[in-house]
Amino acid sequence: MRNPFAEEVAKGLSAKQKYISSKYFYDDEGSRLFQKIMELPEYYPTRAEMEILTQQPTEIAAALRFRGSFNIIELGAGDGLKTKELLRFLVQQQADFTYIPIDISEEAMVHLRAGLASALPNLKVNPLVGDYFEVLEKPDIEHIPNLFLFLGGNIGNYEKGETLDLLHMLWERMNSGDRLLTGFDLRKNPDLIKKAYDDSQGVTRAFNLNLLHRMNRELGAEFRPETFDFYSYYNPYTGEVRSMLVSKTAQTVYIKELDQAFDFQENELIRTELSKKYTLDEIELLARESGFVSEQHFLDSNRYFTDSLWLKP
Ligand code: AVJ
Repeated sequence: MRNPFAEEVAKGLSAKQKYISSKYFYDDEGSRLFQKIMELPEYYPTRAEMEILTQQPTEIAAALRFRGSFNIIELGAGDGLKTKELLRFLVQQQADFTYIPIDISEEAMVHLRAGLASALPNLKVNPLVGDYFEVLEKPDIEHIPNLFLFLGGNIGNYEKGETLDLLHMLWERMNSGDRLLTGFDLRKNPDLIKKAYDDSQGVTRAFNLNLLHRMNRELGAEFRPETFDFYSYYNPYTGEVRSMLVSKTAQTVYIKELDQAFDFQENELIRTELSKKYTLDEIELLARESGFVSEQHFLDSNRYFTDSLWLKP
């Protein structure tokens, strides 16, 4: 079979409403652009979550109510920069735990391990490389309490049904008494949200257009990125930011890897990303719908973002 990216592109560009999943944003160039997004004045979520994890580790640690040893299992750990603040606090408290970061990028895990070895030499770290659910399939997760971390607001990228599927898969892999701390971006002034996803420097635009460059690089596609626009909008009634690419002209684009040509009408869309904003009530409803008990929300001082703690009963 072809590579999964090629498969998904074939499917997404043949659909009645064209789409490419936002998970394909993150090749090397896309990851670099996302780093730039996180530094933008308009992009508030990273700073908001950083504030939560640096200012409220005492409260978060107390809420875990784990006695004895436990694991902290982080899904999509990446550079682990935000998590480091919580880990630092727990090490200082002499909590007995092992940090198990999971990420699809081996390079990220090598970096994270090295960074933690120098910053927190007493921390026990056991990084795992792979898809979270495949990695969690393996039974070597001990039967001591586990705190699962799903930070950064990545949950916002899933459609409702996919969100429930993901939470269900996690629930199945958790033991009774385990906890899950998830980052949710909250609803707030609509204009603030809109600007965070359509910044004045055009970094988010480049982040979206990188999908076309990536298809050119990896699939031998012949996209001319200058013939596409980036468009995004926030719907404050649903809490959804939706981003897309717009073909400026009628055109046909050949993709060598698929040996297939795709037609675009003038102004035809390619859906790229959903970034859902939540209310606290919606988060609590989502917990109930997926079999968890919502225990506590940890919000930043602006009330922009929450890391919400759920228990598997
Ligand atoms: C990494 C998924 C949390 O949805 O806010 C940033 C990605 N997209 N700007 C988000 C993103 C456009 C980001 N997440």
